[in-house]
Amino acid sequence: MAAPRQVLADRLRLGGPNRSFLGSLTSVDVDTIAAISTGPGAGAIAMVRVSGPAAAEILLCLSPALERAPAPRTARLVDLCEPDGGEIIDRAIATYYPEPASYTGEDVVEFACHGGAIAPRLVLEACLAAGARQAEAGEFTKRAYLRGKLDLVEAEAVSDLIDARSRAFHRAALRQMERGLSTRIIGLREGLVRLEALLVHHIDFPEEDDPPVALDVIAEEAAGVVEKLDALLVTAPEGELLREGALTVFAGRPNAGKSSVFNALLGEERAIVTEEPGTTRDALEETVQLGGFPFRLVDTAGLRASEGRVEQLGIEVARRYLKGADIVLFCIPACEETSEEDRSFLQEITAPVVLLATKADLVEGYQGDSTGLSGLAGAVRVSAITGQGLDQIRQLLPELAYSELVDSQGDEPILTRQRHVRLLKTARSEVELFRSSLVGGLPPEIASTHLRPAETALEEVLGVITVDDVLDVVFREFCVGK
Ligand SMILES: Nc1nc2c(ncn2[C@@H]2O[C@H](COP(=O)(O)OP(=O)(O)O)[C@@H](O)[C@H]2O)c(=O)[nH]1
Ligand SMILES: [Mg+2]
Repeated sequence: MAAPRQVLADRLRLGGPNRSFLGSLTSVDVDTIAAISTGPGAGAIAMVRVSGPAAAEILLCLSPALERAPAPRTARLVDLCEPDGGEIIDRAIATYYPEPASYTGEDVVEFACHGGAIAPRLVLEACLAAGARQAEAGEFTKRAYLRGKLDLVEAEAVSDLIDARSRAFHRAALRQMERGLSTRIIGLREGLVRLEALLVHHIDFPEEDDPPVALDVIAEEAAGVVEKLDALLVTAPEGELLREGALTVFAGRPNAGKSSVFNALLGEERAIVTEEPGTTRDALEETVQLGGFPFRLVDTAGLRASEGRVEQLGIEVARRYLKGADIVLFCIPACEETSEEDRSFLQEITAPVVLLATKADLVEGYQGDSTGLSGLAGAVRVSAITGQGLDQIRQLLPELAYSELVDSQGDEPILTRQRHVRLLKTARSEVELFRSSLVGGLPPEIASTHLRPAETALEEVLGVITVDDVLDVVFREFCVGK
């Protein structure tokens, strides 16, 4: 009998649509779950989803007019009643997906019922009365994963797709759901298995056989794997930014025009604009998409030495944001001189700074860089009144915050999750240790001890091997009904 590890490896190699490498390894729940899968609030249609062995039975129980389960994957108009011949609760479209050709891989029934506050609730309650259990967050997708319909990376992508607030993150999640990242990781793992095989051949090589692949050739192949891992890892810093958005903080003295540019980029009057300096005290944060990339724009209190207690608090908040900023938009009115104070605040900032010469409309005819900005050449001249320079900011920010991703056009897989990054870093360092051990002349048997941990790390990304804790963390962040 093959060792369990080998079984896993063989299943992983299967790939393709029937990737049921987990099927026999994990106990699959046998109760039937139900949930409202659409978001709350008014809507023409809502969906109640049922998955598990009793799904068809529940459908029949709620639809007395049906004599048997309808043809698979065919929409049927049904009057739904409370179980045991109760009142009619809705007229809905029911679709039956017998296992294994369903989202979860189990028997699934989907009710497209009327939306709003009452109908979906009643349909769900009828399902529960007929024997289903309320699904937990992410439980449908968890079942799909346990049934081998999805690997863990794809399951995570489902959650990302729902959470996406920018086109770029949505695109990354979609690629991930199309197995872009999984395929890449499976390929890398196969590369490692091959290295292992070459090395075994080298170690066991009988004298009369063909000469084995030279160790330096094996080391070179390992270097190739490291390179591919690096190509993925290089996307991680920006990939992780895609999730929340790049923190882009406005700074500059009071009355510099920060709130006005902030509002102009948002396209709404979010922050109060006045000619009285020092009005913005708290930090205001809004998420925007620029060129499809997400940014967290933060308007802050003006930076200046202040006596006022409230203003000082505001300045403290601004400082904290500036510390964590990915980009700082430093505003100085085009018609004013930079002050010592501006310069000293600028020196505190460690993030990349974009200088904005604001209120450019006031110095319209001026041909130089900016009137007062001596020594600050290259500032973007902007006017919240004429709109000058706004497009330039919209273009500049994605290039600054997402330079790697802007270039790749979204075709390559991107690492957007800590979990993936951590495991791929482990894999990388193990493969590198393997390579350097070989090059350093250590016995191949010793070098090879680094291959298994690397493979294990890759398998853990895909979820071929997982502990329940990991699953709990992954699926907890889902909404109920997915
Ligand atoms: N002419 C002109 N005035 C502006 C412009 N942006 C802001 N202001 C004025 O400058 C003052 C301060 O603007 P505000 O956005 O509140 O600055 P903040 O204190 O840095 O947030 C207000 O009176 C605005 O109307 C601009 O582009 N052109
Ligand atoms: Mg302001």
